[in-house]
Amino acid sequence: MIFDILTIFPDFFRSPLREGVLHRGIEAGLISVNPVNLRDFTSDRHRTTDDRPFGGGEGMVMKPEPILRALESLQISPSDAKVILMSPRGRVFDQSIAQELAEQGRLVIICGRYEGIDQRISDHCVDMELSIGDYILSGGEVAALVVMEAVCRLVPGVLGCGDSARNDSFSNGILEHPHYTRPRSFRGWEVPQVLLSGDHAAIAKWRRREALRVTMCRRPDLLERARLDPEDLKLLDELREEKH
Ligand code: JEW
Repeated sequence: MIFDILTIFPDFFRSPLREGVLHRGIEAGLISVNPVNLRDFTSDRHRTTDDRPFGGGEGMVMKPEPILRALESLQISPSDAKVILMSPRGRVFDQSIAQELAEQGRLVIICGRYEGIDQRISDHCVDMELSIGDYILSGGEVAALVVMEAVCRLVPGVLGCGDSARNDSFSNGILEHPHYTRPRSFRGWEVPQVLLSGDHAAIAKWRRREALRVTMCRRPDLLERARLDPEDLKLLDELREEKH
């Protein structure tokens, strides 16, 4: 997977690319990240990437020329890459979009700043606009990192076998059960007895029930879309009984 990141802050990506899953994917030769400095595609002495909005008003808008010239420099045809624009107006990013994007060989991610980019780039050069959620950011860089990390994890071989099973557990659609590690008694706070029992069937059932419990309490919206089997539905009924 190749990620080309169009930004006026290419250095922003330095440390995130030296750690964690992105670093691992790069080291393994499974992904490569190419930060492209939009200022390198300006033609004036001040390397200007923004300008005042037509119609007047507050703030600045990213000029279209440097973005188009940067895109052209990548020499990609529509079949070998998707062009993504990070924007609060985009589809809200989730795991199913991450899966869809992981099937691509190359993603070009445009990061705006200020009030965003000239609409004509979005109209004529962008395949998909993505938002990472309903809060205000100062630009697309942090959002692009979120998308890259989520997609990178899904590229075959980037995660170890154990870790990649975790993808399946989230696509199951519910939150995870609580986790505990040593010591079994910590400042008088005990680990649930069943986890120490060695009874694997009882542990599996407890974990499933606690996963359903935390999802029901905190993210009931997830339960509506989750893939639940008859046993899950029975456990949920029991949990609802407990509540009353
Ligand atoms: C995102 C690119 C470029 C936010 C989320 N937020 C916001 C906002 C901005 C300008 C005008 C109006 C609203 C800031 N901004 C961006 C924000 C992406 C830009 C400027 C963004 N995903 N992506 N949640």
